[in-house]
Amino acid sequence: MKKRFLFAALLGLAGTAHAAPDPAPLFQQHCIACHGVDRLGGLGPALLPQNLERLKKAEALTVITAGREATQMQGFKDKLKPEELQALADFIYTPPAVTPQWGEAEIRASRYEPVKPGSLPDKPVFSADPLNLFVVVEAGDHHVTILDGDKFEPIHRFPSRFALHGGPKFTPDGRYVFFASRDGWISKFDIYNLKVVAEIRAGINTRNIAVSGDGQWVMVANYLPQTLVLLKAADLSLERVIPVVNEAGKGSRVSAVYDAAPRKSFVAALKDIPELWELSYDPKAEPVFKGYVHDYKMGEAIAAPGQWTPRVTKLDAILDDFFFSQDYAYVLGAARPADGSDKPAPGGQVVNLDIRRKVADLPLTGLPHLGSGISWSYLGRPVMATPNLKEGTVSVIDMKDWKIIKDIKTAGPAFFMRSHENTPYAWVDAMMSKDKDTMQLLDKNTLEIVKTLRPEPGKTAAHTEFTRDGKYALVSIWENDGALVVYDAATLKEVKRLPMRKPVGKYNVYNKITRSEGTSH
Ligand code: DHE
Repeated sequence: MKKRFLFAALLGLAGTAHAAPDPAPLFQQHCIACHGVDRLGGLGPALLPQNLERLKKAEALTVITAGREATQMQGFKDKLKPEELQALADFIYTPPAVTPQWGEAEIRASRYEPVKPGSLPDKPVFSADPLNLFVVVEAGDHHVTILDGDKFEPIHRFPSRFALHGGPKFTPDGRYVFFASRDGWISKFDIYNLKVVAEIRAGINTRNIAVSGDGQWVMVANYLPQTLVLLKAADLSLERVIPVVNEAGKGSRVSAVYDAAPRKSFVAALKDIPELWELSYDPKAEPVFKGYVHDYKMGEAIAAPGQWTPRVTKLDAILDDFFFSQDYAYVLGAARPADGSDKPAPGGQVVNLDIRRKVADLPLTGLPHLGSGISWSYLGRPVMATPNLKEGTVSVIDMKDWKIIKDIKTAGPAFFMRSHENTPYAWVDAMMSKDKDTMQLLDKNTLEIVKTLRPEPGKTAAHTEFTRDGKYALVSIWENDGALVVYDAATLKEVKRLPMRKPVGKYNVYNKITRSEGTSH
C-alpha cells in the first residue's frame, strides 16, 4: 500500500515538473504592452484566433522566438524557455473564454485626431500632379509610399497600421485617402499635407471599407464583431453601428462593403447568410416597407427610414467577392464555400439590384476572383473578365446575356487583373502558380494572350496599375526586398525600377476617383 502511494506521489511530481507553463502570466508580462488587454491589440496586432487565420502556428512561434523584421516585435528566445514560447503560441490560437466586445463605447474611445480638422492648408505641399499620384501599400514593413506618377519618384513614406487590407479609398476630390487594417483600424490621410489626420478602431477583425460617392461617409465591413460601422468621413467619428443579423436572428460576418455611387448606396456581401444588403446614404431615399429591419418584424408593412435601413435581396447561395457593372445595376457575385474550405465554388450569380433578385447563373469553375475583374467593350458589347484563383483561366463574360464568351488559358491561377481605357491590353498575373514571376498581356480585341513579361525571374510579379493617362503600367515585385517596375504600356519596355518592401497594391488617384473600368473601385 505504502509502495503504491509513493509511486503515485512520484508520478504526480513528475507530472508537475513537465506541466506546460501557464501562458496567462507570460502574456501579461511580455506581450500585453503591445498586444493589449484581452489580446485585442494595441501598438501590435490583435492576437485572437480570428485575427491569426492567415498565420500558421509554426510561423507565429518563429515570430515569438526570433521577432519580426522591420517591426518593433522583438524575439524572446533569450528571455523565455522553449516550452514557454510554445505555451504563448498555443495561447494566442486559443479562443478567449468570453467573446471580445467592440461596440459603440470602445469604438468612440479609440478615435483620435493628431491634427485639428480644417487646420491644414487646402493646397498640396508638393508640386507633383495630385491626381496622378500613386498610393503604394508596402506590406513588407507596413508602410505607405506616396509616389509621383509622372516622375516615378517617392514624395513621402509613412508607417501604416499593421496589415492593411483591401484597396485604400479616396474622397471624390482625391484629397483624402482612407485605409483599413485587418485589426480594424481606419486611418484618414490628408494627401495634400502628407499627414494622418484621424484614426479610429471600428472592429476587431475588419475586411475593408467603402467611401460614399458624396465623400460624406466611410462604411466599415467587419468579421468580428458581426457589424457594419458607419463613420463620418470628415473626422472619422462614429455615426452608427449596424448589427448584421437576419430575420431569424442569425448573425453574419461581412465579407466586404462597396460604394455603389450611382445608386447613392453601400452594398454589403455577407459571409454567413444568403443575403445581399444595400444601404442607401441618400437622405431622400424611399422608405423601406417590406423586408426587415433589425428592430422590426418580418412581413409587417412598416415604413422604416430609407436612409441606412438595409434593403435585403434574398439569394439561393452565399455570395461574396463582388464585381459591379459600371452603372451598378448588376452585381456579379462568386460563391465561396461557407466553411472556408478549398472545395470548388458552385459558380457565380448575377443579381439585379433594382428588382432585387438573381437574373442569371454564371457557369464559372474553380474559384473566380470577381473582385479583381475589369470591364471593357468587345465587338461593341460590354464585357467583363475575371481571373481565377484556382485555374489558369481568365473568363470573359458578355454583360448583356451573361454568357461566357471565352475562357482564356493563362500561365496559371491569378489574383489580380488590370487595364486602362487607353491601352489595348489587360495585364494578368500567375501568382498562385509555379509561374508566379510572369505577367501576361491579354489583347482586349482578340481575346488572345499576346505577350509574357518576366519582370524579375523567380520573384512574384503581381498587381498592375496604370498612370492616369494609361501610358505606363506599374507592376509589383511582391517580395520583402521587392520593387515597383514601371513599363511603357505601348512598347512594353521597362523604364524604371523602384525598390519597395513587398508592395502589395498601388492605387492611382485619378483612376480611382473616376472609376476607371480597368481597375478596382
Ligand atoms: Fe484581399 C482586396 C478578399 C486575401 C490583397 N480582398 C480585397 C477585396 C476583398 C478581398 C473582398 C476587395 C475589398 C476592397 O478593396 O475594398 N482577400 C480577400 C479574401 O477573402 C482573401 C482571399 C482571404 C483573406 O484572408 O482575406 C484575401 N488579399 C488577400 C491576400 O492574401 C492578399 C494577396 C495579401 C494581403 O495583403 O492580405 C490580399 N486584397 C488584397 C489587395 C486588395 C484586396 C492588395 C486590393 C486590390 C485592389 O487593387 O483594389
